[in-house]
Amino acid sequence: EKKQAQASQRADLTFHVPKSNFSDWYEELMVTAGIVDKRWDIKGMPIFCSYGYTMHNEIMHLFEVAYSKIGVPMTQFPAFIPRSFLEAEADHVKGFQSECFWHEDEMCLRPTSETAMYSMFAKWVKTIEDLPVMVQQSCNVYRYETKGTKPLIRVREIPWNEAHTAHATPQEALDILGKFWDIVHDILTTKLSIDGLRLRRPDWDRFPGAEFTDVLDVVMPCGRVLQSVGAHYLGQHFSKVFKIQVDGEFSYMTCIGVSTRCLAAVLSAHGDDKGLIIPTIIAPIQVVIVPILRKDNDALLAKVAEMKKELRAAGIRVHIDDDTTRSPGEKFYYWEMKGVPLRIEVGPRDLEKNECVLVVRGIEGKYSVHLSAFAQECQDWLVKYDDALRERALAHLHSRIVDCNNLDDLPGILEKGGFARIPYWTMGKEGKEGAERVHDICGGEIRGYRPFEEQPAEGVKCLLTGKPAKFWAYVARSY
Ligand code: PR8
Repeated sequence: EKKQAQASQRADLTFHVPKSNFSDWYEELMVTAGIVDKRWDIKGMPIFCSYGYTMHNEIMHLFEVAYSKIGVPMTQFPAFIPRSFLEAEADHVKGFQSECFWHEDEMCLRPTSETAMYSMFAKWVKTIEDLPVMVQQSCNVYRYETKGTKPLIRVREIPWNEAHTAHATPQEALDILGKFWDIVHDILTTKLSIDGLRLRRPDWDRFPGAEFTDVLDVVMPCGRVLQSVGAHYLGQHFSKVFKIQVDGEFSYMTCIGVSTRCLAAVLSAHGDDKGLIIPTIIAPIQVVIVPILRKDNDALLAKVAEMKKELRAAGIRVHIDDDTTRSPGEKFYYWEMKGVPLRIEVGPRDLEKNECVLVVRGIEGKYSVHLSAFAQECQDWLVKYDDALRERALAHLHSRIVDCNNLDDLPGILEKGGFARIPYWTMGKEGKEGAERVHDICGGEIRGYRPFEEQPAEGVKCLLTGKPAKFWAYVARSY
């Protein structure tokens, strides 16, 4: 009976959905690897299990610390917003009306906190010295999503971080957005080894109440893109409505939000057929030591305890798997599935030679390492491992951007996945009709243009209308 119980426990841990079947791979890995537990009876609200939450929390923490350093401290606002606040800004309420969980007492669960925060900013700002106001909060927001929900990617209770700022001049507001984007790049690309395209959304697809919306669209392995960051220049839309002003001059405002989608993008980009691959900085366990147990293990266990201490002293998160009910082979599969960056195998014979074996997740080969050097080797390999992840992810992104000069080619390019770049006449509201035709032709959307890219030269024609093309528009299928 005990054996059977053990066997069924093991069956839970095996994972064999190839990543080429991305949707099934993602859904199953989320559960098998202990990121979420979906057995909760409300749509779009899975339990965020410790292994997953630890990583999400670490990502939020990176943003919290970076924002604090540029003068945006943390705060916490109530989750309920009076109906009158949410309805104050016309576009905002139109955008969020159907996405709110309304409570019968004329309030809703915040779908985002502009209206909550800005009603208070108005009370806080009296003189020019009160500006800028800059705050951030890590909290949950609630959106009544009706499209298919997916763990971390589209949930109805969204753990996220949002930062909001109000300034005396437009330039100051734009400067802070620039700093936010530097932080996004540092965290997502330098630290978490992924990248996407920063796109300025067309006017028909802006955040409700924004003057312009910049996003980071990340290409997922299935070829569809995921909006993983949303940063908005709000201009004076909200300050006029909520009366955030000094001497009759309304403030210039910005906001930025990052959610569990960052973790989704990171895990999706790096993982493989065997399971998760986790960047070092958020890995709950960075090194797992698997002692190859025999009959008499005292010396071996004493040695691995010493090794653990040494790694800990070097600031590395380390775990010893000395479970006697599972074979070394089973443990190797399990920790690979869990995405632990480095594995150290050490048996009695290795001990005799004063060596251990080092295996790097996602990189072929096994390395014999002398015990006197193994902590340093681990540190070095963790850096090389992150670099390898980044190189792979960036190569993937670049291979997924394709120029398209013929409408007939569009469906084929999007079928392969990623972005098709087309010349397009406008990003104003008048361009929406053409965007709908693009959608009919290829099932993709015009996701926007790159604000810092040189736009088409004179003479280049819009692929849809033949009018002069003002923009390189990026078309993709999305989540
Ligand atoms: C704002 N206001 O709200 P945004 N599940 C998971 N992640 C999501 C979901 C969802 N259902 N919906 C959106 N996100 C602004 C900025 C305060 C902060 C993620 O902007 O609507 C997306 O990555 O763009 C999105 O870009 C980000 O939250 C911010 O939301």
